[in-house]
Amino acid sequence: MEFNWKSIGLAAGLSFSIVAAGCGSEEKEDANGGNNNEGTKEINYSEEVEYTITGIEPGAGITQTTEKAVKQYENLADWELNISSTAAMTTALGEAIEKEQPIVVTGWSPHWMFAKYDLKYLEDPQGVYGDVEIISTLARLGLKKDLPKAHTILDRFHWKIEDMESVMLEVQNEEIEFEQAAKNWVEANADTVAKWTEGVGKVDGKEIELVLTPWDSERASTNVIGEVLRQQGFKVNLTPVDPAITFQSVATGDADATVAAWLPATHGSFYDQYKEKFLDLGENLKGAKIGLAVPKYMDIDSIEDLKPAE
Ligand code: PBE
Repeated sequence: MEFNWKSIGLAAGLSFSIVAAGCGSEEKEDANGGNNNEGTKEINYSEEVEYTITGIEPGAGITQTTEKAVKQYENLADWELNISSTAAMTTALGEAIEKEQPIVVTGWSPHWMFAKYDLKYLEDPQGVYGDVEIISTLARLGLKKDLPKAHTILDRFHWKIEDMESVMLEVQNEEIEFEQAAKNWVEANADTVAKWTEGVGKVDGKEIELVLTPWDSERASTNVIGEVLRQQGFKVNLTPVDPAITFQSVATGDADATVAAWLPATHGSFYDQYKEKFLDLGENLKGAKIGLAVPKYMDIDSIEDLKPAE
């Protein structure tokens, strides 16, 4: 059973690579002497993925953005976005790559998918997904007055993509909890952390409520800043919620702050909806990105290379 399945996968993968290789050269002429390779390769990809983008959770910012892309790009008009979960998407991606089959996913970085697989973002000439994203810290109005020490630390919190990735990687490689990986990062980066806490006195068990979106990037950042606040004497609660609720709870004051706002594209609509009702403490990380991603063996470069559904 398994053997058969594998050989089917292999055969399909093989014939597919031949098609792709045959279409690799821009100048190549077809049997009739015409330059017809463009059409051949792209019909294959789009048809083979059944005009479907493999997406993630319904509440994700990237899901909204992709729905916008499907509306905005004429060639995607009859495409479908398969909304499920991050785990289902990464499983489908892994399976496609194993068989060298085409797949179009909603991708983002930092995320291990780009380390584990050779992927590329499709160019986005209409700029639906934005260019580079920042991740911003938002605080509820009144936090500065109520918890000035926490406010100062949150305001200073800033790190790099490599830092975030190192926390995510340790969780994956060592199979430890984010809480532990965050502790390790804080210990190993005491100099950086000292800059965030410099001159800020300790507190005695004051409660602070941080909300985060349920993805590894945010588990990493929120656990790190949570650990720093804990070491400062705060009693820290971390609550994972959907992006909409993340913004809403900071706006209503149910949560004190979040370090999980992806801007300007990913969570832009939530930001605009609530922007009078929170304080934007600015970016805590720059260089994040979202978009449609495909394995590098797919010989297309742009969202516009995807073919309209027939
Ligand atoms: N993400 C990761 C989230 C934010 C962090 C890009 C999948 C999203 O809301 O789309």
